[in-house]
Amino acid sequence: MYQLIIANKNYSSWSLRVWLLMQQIKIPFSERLITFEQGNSREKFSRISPTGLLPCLIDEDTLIWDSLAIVEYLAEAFPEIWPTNKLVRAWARSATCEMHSSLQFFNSKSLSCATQVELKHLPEKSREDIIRVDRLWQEGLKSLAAPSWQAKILLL
Ligand SMILES: N[C@@H](CCC(=O)N[C@@H](CS)C(=O)NCC(=O)O)C(=O)O
Repeated sequence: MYQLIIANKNYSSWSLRVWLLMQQIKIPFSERLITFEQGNSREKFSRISPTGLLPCLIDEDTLIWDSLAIVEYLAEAFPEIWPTNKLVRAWARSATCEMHSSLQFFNSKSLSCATQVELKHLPEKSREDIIRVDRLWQEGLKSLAAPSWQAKILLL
């Protein structure tokens, strides 16, 4: 069985992303939580992760690090992770990679997923990221609800 090693799901959206996917696809796995250390967690996480960052996935004697690498590794065994339609898959991959490589506001370790936080100051870049992710998710949801994904995708 897979073992998913994660940090706190509230403060580590990277951990939450993989955990949510595995729950959603109903992939059997055991979960190992390593809590954040006050100040610097990297030393603690480095005992498992080559980058000192979590999440990591263990599949027997294979260790996979970085959330997107974990998704791609799992997709080899669970092809339903990505849409079968080539166009839809292209959109899904683009959206996923954008979330992964850009949108720093959501990738910051200070982001709390479960708690409502009132920010005193929102930097312009963060504001742009929020507007962008809203647009991206709306597009995805609208397309999912549409009778023909394909037609919608072509219009994007
Ligand atoms: N690109 C990595 C990012 C992982 C990452 O930044 N993990 C954070 C948790 S939110 C971490 O382990 N931080 C430890 C630290 O910075 O001390 C991924 O996709 O897995």
